[in-house]
Order: sequence, then structure tokens, then C-alpha cells
Amino acid sequence: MSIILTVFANSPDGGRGLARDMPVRWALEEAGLAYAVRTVSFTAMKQAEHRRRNPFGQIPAFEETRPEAPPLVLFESGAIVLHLAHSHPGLLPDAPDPRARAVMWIFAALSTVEPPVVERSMAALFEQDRPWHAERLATLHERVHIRLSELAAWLGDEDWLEGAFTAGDLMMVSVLRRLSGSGLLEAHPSIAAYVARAEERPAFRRAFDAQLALFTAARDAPG
Ligand code: GTB
Repeated sequence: MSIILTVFANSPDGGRGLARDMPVRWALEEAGLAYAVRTVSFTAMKQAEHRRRNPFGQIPAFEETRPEAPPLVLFESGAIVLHLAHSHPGLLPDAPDPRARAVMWIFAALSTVEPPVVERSMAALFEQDRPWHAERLATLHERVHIRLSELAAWLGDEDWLEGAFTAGDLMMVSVLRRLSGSGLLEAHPSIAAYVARAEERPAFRRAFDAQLALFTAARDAPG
């Protein structure tokens, strides 16, 4: 089996590992799978060749070549992580009920926690010059705080959402990391500690270092 992950040639995240290839890289590392990287520019991302991999002209895209079956091409970071978690040990419990609960947390990360987090990032990045910016940002911060408080109440003193680390934690932490630098995580110490705990995992470090090396090489390339 060989895997190719398509990622930004020049990530706008400044090497902070905030783009959506990061949860996929992390899942690949947790599962112990080797992969190659294909880079795309912002222009190439919108061309027909890449849109065959991701119809929305975005990263990530994932291709898995297997000897016994036609290549599998996937987009959507959550779907890719779920595919890896289902097909390789290490990211989901084996027992059906704990497995279903871990999958539930992947969806909770993407459909309940992520919307206010992303809306806040977009407002902070692109709406700074609007007269209503401060008021809107305060509203969005409040929405994020509500989700973080609810998550902290669930987590309590536990290390992970469902006892042992799963793909649900991987996806939740990937979403929460988009708050880094906003000061919002620090207001919820148990959530900040949860994110830090996940970032200490060797698989996370390998994934982070790989995307940083790519970012640094692109930044330092002549021309
Ligand atoms: N739902 C899809 C998924 O999860 O795979 C969303 C994919 C997506 O948003 N991809 C973005 C993209 O390709 C990159 S990750 N954008 C280019 C385009 O649409 O033309 C989002 C992202 C971008 C930048 C930062 N950053 O600078 O910190 C963080 C996250």
C-alpha cells in the first residue's frame, strides 16, 4: 500500500500546523503508516487535475494505492481520519460501543465545536477593518467560551474524552489548536492542558515536524 497526501506548497499558517493536512498527518503517524506528500500551489489547487482529487479545490487530498483494489481517493480531513481509524489499529477501540462513542467525538469536533472556532478565526483575520468588528468578535468569543466550558465539564479530570486516546481526541485537539494565540484556551486550563497533552504525543510531534520542515523549505527556497 502506498499513500500520497496533497498539502499546501506554501501554507498560510506560518508553519503552525493549523491547516487541515495536520490531522491527517497526525492520524497517519498514530497508525504508523508511511506516506508521501504532493504539494499544490493556490493556482494548481483550483485546476481540474487537483479538483479530481478534491472537487472544492482545497487541501487535503488523500490517495491510497493498494495491490488488490483500485486506488482510493478521499478529501475531507474528517473522512480521511475516519477511514484511517477504521482500517488500521491504534485510533479506535475494537469494541463496538466504545468505537461508536469515539466516532461520535469526531463528529462533535467537526460539527459542534468547530463552527464557532472557525467563525472566530475568520472574523479575527478578515473583518478587522469593519466598524462592528469588536462587537462581533466579543459575541464569537462568547460562543467559543460556551463550547470550551461544556467540553471542560465533560472532560473533568480525565486525560482524554473517552478514557483512552482515540481519533475523537485527535480531531477535537486539531480543532481546538485553531484557537492558539487567541487567549481563549488559556481561560479554560483543563482544555489548554488537554491540548498540550495531545501535542506531546510522539505521533503529533512527528506530524508537526514534517509540516514545519516543508513550510521552512518552501519559505527558504530561492526565488
Ligand atoms: N472541510 C474541509 C476539510 O476538513 O478537509 C476543509 C478543507 C479546507 O478548508 N482547506 C483549506 C484550503 O484548501 C486549507 S485548511 N483552502 C484553500 C482554498 O479554499 O482556496 C484551512 C486553513 C487555512 C489556513 C490556516 N491558517 O493560515 O492558519 C488554517 C486553516
